[in-house]
Amino acid sequence: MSRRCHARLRLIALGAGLTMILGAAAAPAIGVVTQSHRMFQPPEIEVARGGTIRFINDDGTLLHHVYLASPSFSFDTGEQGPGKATEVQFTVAGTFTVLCGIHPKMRLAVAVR
Ligand SMILES: [Cu+2]
Repeated sequence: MSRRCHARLRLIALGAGLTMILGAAAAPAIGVVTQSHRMFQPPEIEVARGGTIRFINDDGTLLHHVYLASPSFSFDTGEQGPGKATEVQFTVAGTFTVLCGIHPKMRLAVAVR
């Protein structure tokens, strides 16, 4: 095999590697966040723009109330009873902090890409 051919193969391999890396880094369209022990789990999540996060209240008998109030994007699920799930579509790219209206220490960092 010639040296030039080798170099070309290397470039092709590099391209395939980059495609794999970029593909793996793509934000998912669906995320799942539970509310447990008065915390969001996981505490940070990434989702593709237009994607959905499913919030599940898995916290015994506690109510939660998920909301986000930012200049570019906001939502309010209202009170969410134990065992209930609700879905929110994130239509705007950016980084946001989702809060609980009942438990001020609950914070969820959301990166929408
Ligand atoms: Cu809460």
